[in-house]
Amino acid sequence: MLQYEQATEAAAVIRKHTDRRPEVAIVLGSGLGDLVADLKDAIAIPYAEIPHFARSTVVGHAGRLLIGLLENVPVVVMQGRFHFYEGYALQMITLPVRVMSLLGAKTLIVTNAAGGVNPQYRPGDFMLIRDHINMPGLAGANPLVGANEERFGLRFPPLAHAYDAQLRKLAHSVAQSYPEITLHEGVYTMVAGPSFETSAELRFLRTIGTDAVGMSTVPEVIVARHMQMRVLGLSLITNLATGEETEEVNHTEVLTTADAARPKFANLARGIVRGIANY
Ligand code: 6GU
Repeated sequence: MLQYEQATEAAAVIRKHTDRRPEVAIVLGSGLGDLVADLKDAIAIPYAEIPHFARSTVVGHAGRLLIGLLENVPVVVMQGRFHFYEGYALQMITLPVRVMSLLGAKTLIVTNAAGGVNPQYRPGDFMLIRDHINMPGLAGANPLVGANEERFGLRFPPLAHAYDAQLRKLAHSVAQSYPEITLHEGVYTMVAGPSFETSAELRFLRTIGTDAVGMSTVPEVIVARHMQMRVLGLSLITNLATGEETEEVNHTEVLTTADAARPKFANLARGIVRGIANY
């Protein structure tokens, strides 16, 4: 079945659950799922009940779609996302973004937990994504590979300005009202995972201009831009990843830091959504 038809069917099933038309789509990364507590009048649909959706298999990723109000703005939230390293095709990973766009979302806020490659970054800091490097994509793994669906977008969509400058400005202004939040801006590099990088790979990533490294986000952003959504990307730096660490990184450390940053993340996200509504 064509991805367009899959997305249309999924959207139709979701519309049976609610009349609300979301304006903003939010993808929650590892451990950041608690923003969900701030949603008002939310309905939750497990991915298992949405046709053509994959199931999330990672600890810390719940696997449901929520539609409700955040700061009085209708939002659709992915609590749990799909990763390339789980073995899904990139078209499968990005189907929910297609669906959220069809539901009416014009803006995508995509979040993740990432390693801090920039030596000035500290665990618990945030980084706005200004630009990305798509390591799997440069090697052939791009979600737009295959026949282009004209109803979604262009054959050759540009990505030079994928991360909306106005939204970044908004995020910085929100962060300024929270002294406990450190918000950097930098380049996110996607690696396929699931193994973490070697020290040599991290030094390589640093050399080519990476500030933060992670295993997600880029496929969703490409598909969102294909559909001309405005994109804001936000990384939580959960650990150092400069290539000079003596301790090995592990998934528990990532989740522990994400847990501690939850209130800060919720404040940032709420402020950003409030700002989007006032555009
Ligand atoms: Cl992909 N790599 C490293 N080194 N640390 C991370 C990460 C990746 N994602 C979260 N923390």
